Amino acid sequence: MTSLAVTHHDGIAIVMIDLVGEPVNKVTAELRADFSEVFAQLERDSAVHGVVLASGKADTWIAGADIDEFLTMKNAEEAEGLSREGQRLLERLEALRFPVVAAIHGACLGGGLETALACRYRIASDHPRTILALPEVQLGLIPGAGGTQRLPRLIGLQRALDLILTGRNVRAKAACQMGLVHELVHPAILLEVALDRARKLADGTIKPAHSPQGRGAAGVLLEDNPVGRSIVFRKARDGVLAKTHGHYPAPLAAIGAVRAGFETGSDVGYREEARAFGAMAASEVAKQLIFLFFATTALKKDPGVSAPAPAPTSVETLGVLGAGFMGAGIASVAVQQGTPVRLKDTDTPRVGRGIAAVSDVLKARLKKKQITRQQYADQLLLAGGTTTYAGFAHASLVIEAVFEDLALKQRVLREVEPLLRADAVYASNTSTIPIARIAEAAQRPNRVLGMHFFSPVHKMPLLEVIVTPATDRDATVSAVAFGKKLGKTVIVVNDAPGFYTTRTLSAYMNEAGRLLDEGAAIDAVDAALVAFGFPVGPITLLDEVGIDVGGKVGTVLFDAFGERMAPSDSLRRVVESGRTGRKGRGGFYLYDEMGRKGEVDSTVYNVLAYGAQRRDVPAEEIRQRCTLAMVNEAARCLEEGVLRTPRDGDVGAVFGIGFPPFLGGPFRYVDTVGATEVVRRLGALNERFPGRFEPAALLVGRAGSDQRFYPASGNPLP
Ligand code: 3H9
Repeated sequence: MTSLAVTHHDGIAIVMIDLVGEPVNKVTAELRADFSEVFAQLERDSAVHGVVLASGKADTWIAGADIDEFLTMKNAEEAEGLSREGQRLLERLEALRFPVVAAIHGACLGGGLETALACRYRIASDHPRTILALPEVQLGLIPGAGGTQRLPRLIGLQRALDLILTGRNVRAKAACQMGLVHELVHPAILLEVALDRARKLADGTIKPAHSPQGRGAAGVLLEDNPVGRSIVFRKARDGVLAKTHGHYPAPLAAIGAVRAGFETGSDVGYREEARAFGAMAASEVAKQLIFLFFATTALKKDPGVSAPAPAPTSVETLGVLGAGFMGAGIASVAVQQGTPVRLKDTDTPRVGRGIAAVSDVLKARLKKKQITRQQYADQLLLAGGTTTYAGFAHASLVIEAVFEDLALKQRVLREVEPLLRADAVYASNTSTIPIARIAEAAQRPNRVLGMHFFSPVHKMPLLEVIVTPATDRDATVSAVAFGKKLGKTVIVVNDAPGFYTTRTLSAYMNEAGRLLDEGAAIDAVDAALVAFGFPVGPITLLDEVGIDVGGKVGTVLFDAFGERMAPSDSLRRVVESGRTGRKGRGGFYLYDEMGRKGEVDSTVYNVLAYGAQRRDVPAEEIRQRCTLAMVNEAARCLEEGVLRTPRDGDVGAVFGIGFPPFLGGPFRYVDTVGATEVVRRLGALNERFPGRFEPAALLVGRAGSDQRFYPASGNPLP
């Protein structure tokens, strides 16, 4: 037995979980066996009156079931068996003759939280690293070890559904407020207090409540009768369908399991939970979402260059050039990580607006209680504004976020470079302009690279780092490390116009524009792609990013790639008409004075060549043309070496440009549909629209044999 250590303290045993050789505690087959054996021994030992369950890891209590184990599951029945085994183990834990106290410090997730729920008492450390969640739906699964049954009984139906259906993290304080844990203590006294509570539970001095606390009168009224519950379930289902468009079966399956428990009793509830867990574990969606978990985890360890990687330089001060939306956004995430920022723009009002924008992001966090007043004040103090380059001489990283214009970017680089440290990294936050072109203005092009953040910076999870053949390896490693510090998933791509994300997104947007040229309705194009799984349609996206911005990007890519990337006539005309989208309160859609989106602005059709009378284009055609244009361009990026791996292409598309996560990304999509079929579809489209859908050589090479980008089974990233 290697993962559990038992120590005795005057009748109370501490069971310490510490998986040998693993960074986190996870519920492996070995741990399950160890658990069974240890608890059987403790049950037999009449000197034991209580148990404290604790973790020996610094940052995790238990991170859930072992996700690697799911990859070895052959079918739904096997996964159902795993769930039944987990349920039985925790039933035994719950029924032990003595109280078990969970002493929780660090991540308590999935099967970890389900284990805690089966304990009689839960104490959490009041520490930012202590988070509790049932994140199974994010992997396409449902809680499979009793979570769908125990959680609603503990904290109430509505609060439980919120946690189960979103998988969101709950910090220790909020967990205590909602009754998920009984007490909060400082980490230093966690074990001591847990021992005390185990003793008091054993002798009956404390008795935990048996019904959910703090739901309020409305909550009680709604949840404690069948009619009210059926309203709650219906609302939950409607909410899920509105968000997922039916692409994610797990949340609905979770509602089914919770409901079964309420309507037909726990036995049926547990059986339904296990059945649904099995079905979900065997689903295609779970395979794709689990792939994304492994891919993002792998990227956390990827320094961005081949081994041996040089050490990164840590960024003590960050210089940001341009205090606009992107510059301020970058500054706002940097100060949250404790990095002082010098935010420079040409005049004081601009700088003032930039600092105000940083403050707004921090205020929103304060309002959501994600930070304290003191943290808000401390973080805001880290953002300094300037109209000169004062302070830039100390910055080891400077990120330029000025207007998307090559001449301007080169001028700014020329101006600031002589003032910087010789080893400073200079990054441009361009979304399109080749880094090598910007670096033509540099004395030290080897220190220049791209850091393409996505908007809004504080919300979007991806960072695309772009390197040229001249970029020093240590500069790349430092930029990647800083991106990770900001909490971003970082992919490194080689320099080319539009890099990876902008280029593939443009291919997709251009096709949407061409559909408008041919008479498709604006909302029909958007609706077809939202139904496919994109978070918003391409025309809405154009309004969001700015039609003028889209026009500029289109020109750069057209110049670089020729006819294949020719912007649509519709986009060109709308750009010329002066409409800019949401920011100008005028685009393809109508916006009210608060900037809220309304209906399609029918007057925009008068600007488009096809005119106001639109024609019906089948949704399937819209989907195929736009998504295959994107997938084909992604394949070209891999073929040309812009992408290092299909993994980066999939993660970049999902987290950067909204490719549907349940499909795993463009390369996973090709594997699912089959390269032969993708090439056939592209070929058919290319006959209709010569030159636009010429299948990428990389795909053609895989067609026929259906050669895959990833292994067909087992670990997708061996
Ligand atoms: C579940 O519980 C189902 C049950 O309801 C029912 C079952 C019957 N399994 O992310 P990191 C590995 S579903 C396997 O870099 P961090 C990870 O792959 C599960 N491996 O660290 C990496 O490996 P490597 C529900 C796992 O500090 C290493 O640990 N649970 C697992 O940034 C370090 O990870 C989840 O979905 C796991 N469960 O973040 C939680 N967890 O070093 C998933 C971690 O070889 N995990 N690893 O590359 C997380 O969210 C984060 O890993 C965590 C740590 C917050 C824990």
